[in-house]
Amino acid sequence: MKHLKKTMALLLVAVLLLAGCGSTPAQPSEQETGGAAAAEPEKTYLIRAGIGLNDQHPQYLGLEIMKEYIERESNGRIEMQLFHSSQLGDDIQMMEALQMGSQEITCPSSAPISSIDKRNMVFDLPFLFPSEEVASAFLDGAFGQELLDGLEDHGLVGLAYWENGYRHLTNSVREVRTPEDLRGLKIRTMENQIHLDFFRELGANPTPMPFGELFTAMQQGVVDGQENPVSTIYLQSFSEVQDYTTLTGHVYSPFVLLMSKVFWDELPEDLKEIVQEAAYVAQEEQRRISREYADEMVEGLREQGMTVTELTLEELQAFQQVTSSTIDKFKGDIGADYVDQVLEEIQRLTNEMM
Ligand code: TK8
Repeated sequence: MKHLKKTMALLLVAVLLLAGCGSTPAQPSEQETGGAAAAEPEKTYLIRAGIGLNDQHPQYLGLEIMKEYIERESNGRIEMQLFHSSQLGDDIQMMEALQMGSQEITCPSSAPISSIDKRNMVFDLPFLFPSEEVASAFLDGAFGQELLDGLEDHGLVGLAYWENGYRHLTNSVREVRTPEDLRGLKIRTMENQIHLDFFRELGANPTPMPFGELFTAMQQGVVDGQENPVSTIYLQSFSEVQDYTTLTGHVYSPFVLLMSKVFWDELPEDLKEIVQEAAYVAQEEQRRISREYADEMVEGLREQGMTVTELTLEELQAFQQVTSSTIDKFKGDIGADYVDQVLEEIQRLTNEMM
């Protein structure tokens, strides 16, 4: 645990040093400007970026990279302050703060965004993406961009998709290998109809809850389990309150990097470009680190004493079987034609990458 966290910290320093090598052009000296009167001080801007995860997570590293890039490229005209571990509120509260203009950046999973635009629920359909590469190609293509653009009507600017990752199940009661093993377990889910339905179908007892309340709820036995990517399970120290992880990979969750439209509209064009570039620079690094350390984090969970269960193909198919009805059940809610187009696009990308 300490080893991996130290690695992540060193990685952050390395990434920031590398990113900083394109040094800011020196300001002209007094002589060079012939002593011209100091120009009117330029307007400066403050970005308050809040997330629910802690400062060990690749998502926070992504914000650190953005901060370094934006403050350097804007010559200090933008300052970025970072807040982690739900210091500014939970995902839905921080999205509302962006809509009101009292916060500038947040980066929730796509699931709670379905309360703003239902089409985002498509990402919660179980076993939708066959790989992270197909997921990234879909998200970074026309379909992903259209969903980001659709948020502007709701006071949010979608800057980019970062990676939360494939979600896996943890619990404190028993090893889970089959849907029957889930029967009766109280499972925390994100605040999203499909996740609730998915775990009801599996025979569990699902409870929607903001991420910031989850650790205490597990500690106090309010819930028996939850589901999140390995990076979150490991870096949020869930092994202190959970004994079993089952690598179900039942949903691939993107993070959606959001900016307040109120703030975005105030930015001059050159600073808009810098913010957008920073989102993409951080995206690549954040995804890379999230994937590169996944296996090491699984081993880290075992070192922390967790039983980590890898399912056989048959066992995985039992979970897929139970949830196959979820797509038909929610197609109407999301938009049947839209879901069909999404499934076709994912199939096309999958064939392309084979
Ligand atoms: C953190 C959440 C988290 C998500 C969840 O703010 O709620 O379980 O996976 O990453 O967005």
